[in-house]
Amino acid sequence: MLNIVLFGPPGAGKGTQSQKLIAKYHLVHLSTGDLLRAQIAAGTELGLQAKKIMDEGLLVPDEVVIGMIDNALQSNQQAAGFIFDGFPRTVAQATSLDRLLAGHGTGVQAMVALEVDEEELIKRLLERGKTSNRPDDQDETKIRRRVSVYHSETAQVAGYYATQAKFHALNGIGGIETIFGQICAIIDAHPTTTPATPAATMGEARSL
Ligand code: B4P
Repeated sequence: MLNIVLFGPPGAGKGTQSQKLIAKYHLVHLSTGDLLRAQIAAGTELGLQAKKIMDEGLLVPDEVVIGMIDNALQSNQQAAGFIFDGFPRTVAQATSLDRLLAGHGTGVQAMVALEVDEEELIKRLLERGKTSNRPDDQDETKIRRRVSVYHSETAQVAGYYATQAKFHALNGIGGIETIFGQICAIIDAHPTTTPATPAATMGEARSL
């Protein structure tokens, strides 16, 4: 299996690069942001609670997102691997991901961090906010809070993967194709794992 964590601040290009990676490597895309927005769109109790938190630019509680990832792993046991996009965002989420993947006989091969400075992030997200209908993309104060939460709560996840020699940093400013090629070079340098159980079979690329 091939399991990649795509990491970086809001607006760094995680979602953009994920779409290209699932097409090339036939992986299942697990974006906790997308999973949460699906709950909001469905009007569930979880979605109602998450919306208030996301609109403020804060992190949804660990147990909520870990539960969603657990369910998604259970439902995709035949997958060739996963792109984790926007997850883990805390060290507690990172340790839970290792535990959950170990339960499926696999683990994370590499974490790729896209580095982009704050002014470029603000510019990209305000631009996306013109068409995304995402309240968290339309208010500069909230975008700056998301970047600040990234530095205070999420950036330390990089250290977690660095201690496992899985951390790779890339400049996230530049052409989308150029950055994609650099991510692929990192992924291709990592051997995939064969899970003990269940048997790995090639799954169709799809988003949840
Ligand atoms: P996410 O949905 O993860 O959203 P995001 O951080 O904004 O990143 P995204 O992937 O969408 O943007 P991208 O960089 O691709 O999170 C939203 C909220 O959900 C969080 O604030 C939090 O409340 C909650 N949440 C999600 N996961 C959670 C978790 N694990 N724990 C707790 N809470 C969680 O793209 C941005 C823009 O840049 C795009 O418009 C794109 O076109 C552009 N772009 C990309 N690459 C570019 C490049 N190379 N050059 C120029 N522009 C580029």
